[in-house]
Amino acid sequence: MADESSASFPGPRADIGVTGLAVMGRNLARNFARNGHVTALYNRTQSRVDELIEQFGDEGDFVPSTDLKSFVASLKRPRRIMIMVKAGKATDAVIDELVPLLEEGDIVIDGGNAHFDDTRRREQALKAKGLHFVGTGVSGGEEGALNGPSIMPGGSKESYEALGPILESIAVAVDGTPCCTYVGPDGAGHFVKMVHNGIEYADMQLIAEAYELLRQGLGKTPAELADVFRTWNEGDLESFLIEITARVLDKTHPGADGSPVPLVDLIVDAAEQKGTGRWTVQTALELGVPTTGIAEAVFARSLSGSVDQRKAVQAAGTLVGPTGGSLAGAEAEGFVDAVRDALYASKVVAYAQGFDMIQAGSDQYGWDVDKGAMATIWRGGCIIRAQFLNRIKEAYDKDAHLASLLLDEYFAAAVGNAQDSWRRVVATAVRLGIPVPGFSSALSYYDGLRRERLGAALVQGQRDLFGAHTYGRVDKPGTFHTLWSGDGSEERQDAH
Ligand code: NBP
Repeated sequence: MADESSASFPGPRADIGVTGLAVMGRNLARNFARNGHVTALYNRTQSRVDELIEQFGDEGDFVPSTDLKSFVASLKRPRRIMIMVKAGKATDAVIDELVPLLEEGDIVIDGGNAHFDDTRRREQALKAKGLHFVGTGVSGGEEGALNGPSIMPGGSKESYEALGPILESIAVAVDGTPCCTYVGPDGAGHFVKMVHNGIEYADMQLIAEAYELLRQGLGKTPAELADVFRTWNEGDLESFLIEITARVLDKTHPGADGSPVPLVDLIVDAAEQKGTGRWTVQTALELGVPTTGIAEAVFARSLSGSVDQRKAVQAAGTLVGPTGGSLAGAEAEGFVDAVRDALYASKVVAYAQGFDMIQAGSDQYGWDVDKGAMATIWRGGCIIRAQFLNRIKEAYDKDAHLASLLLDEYFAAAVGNAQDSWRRVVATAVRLGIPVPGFSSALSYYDGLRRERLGAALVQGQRDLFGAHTYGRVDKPGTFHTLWSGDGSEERQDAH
């Protein structure tokens, strides 16, 4: 093969390749190159490759290609190819083009926001061809991709040996530990990223409820509340989301008459969503895990986005009830601290539920996910990065099989100390007509877990009456049915 083109061909020398060079892929490619990895580049539209080389070519050692074949040929074996294209059909199209060009042992990495079911399917298909497929969560947006994301790779353990060190080198590090670790087989990485995004929804909803309570309940201005959140950011609640909340609340823009108006008052109050929160809730329903915090957050966004319905209700004026109103005197006293406590307790519940969901997914699919390790890699790079995650890591380090995060000594005490405030805040919100679906459902979940007996006994009785669905008894083993339309006697249904 000593023809002219191969004579000038530099040979396979790239450590990793990135295809899909829009905002995320471009920044990840730069991050790889900045960290000393020879980085191959390819994009369906050539101009993205050219622009990257033109603007950032001096940041590291890039190997640009104009076609997929030479891109693949420029990579050292086993080839490590990261796909950063639009999730869904585009990812399948790129995989279909790539696979015939690859050889046994090569590693295809999907860093897009894929659904974990798609990742499981793709992993199976590529494994049958002797290839590794790594679905990986990449958190932190474009900024994180460039300067250090949190990375959640799934796939085979073997692939992580070849890929892990490169990924760890570009991930952000907290206390010297990279925010990247092997998550588990096939779809585990994308599953954990999905739950991460779900928790992010819950956390944001809870912060928004705290804001509403203080704004409506105490009549505080956004600027005053920015100070409150800044103070909270110095304690247990210290996190990226609390930090940016203060920044948003501080921001003003000129209003209609040119005078400064808090930006939050100028923004349309209809929250949008891209879908990972919805995926989390759909999956939680299938797994039977009560992730009420995430579900309430997704539905609260849906309610806010039901603009026509909200307008119709307001125009009709027939749905009566309190609409806020300022607290005064003893009622106002200590309310800011109470809201902080309620926020903290509700947040612990939302995270506990998220980690339960990771456990349920891990059990269902045989992934053996290390929950403490997930808390560790979420401490930096990603949207939910927070001090609090150190506590979660410590809890799972102490007992990897905790039945609930709420049972950890630290969290049990923290939530226990917060509960009077939590109840006060929820009761006040209900009285003032301020919607707090996150706070109140978290409290109901907490109470539901604590109760020795639940109303579910009655539900079982109802199910047996209308559908002969049977019930168990507290006083003896077995499965029973009452002959509701017969003589009212009870029959044992299981074989004994
Ligand atoms: P986009 O999601 O906007 O995708 C654009 C890229 O996909 C371009 O490189 C485009 O090539 C390529 N592409 C498409 Br679209 N269809 C293709 C096809 N059939 N064949 C080959 N290439 C195709 O880019 P992004 O915002 O950088 O996100 C990339 C991935 O990372 C997505 O899955 C996203 O969900 C995920 N993600 C994004 C963020 C974020 O903050 N944006 C954060 C975390 C994860 P072209 O240039 O030829 O059109």
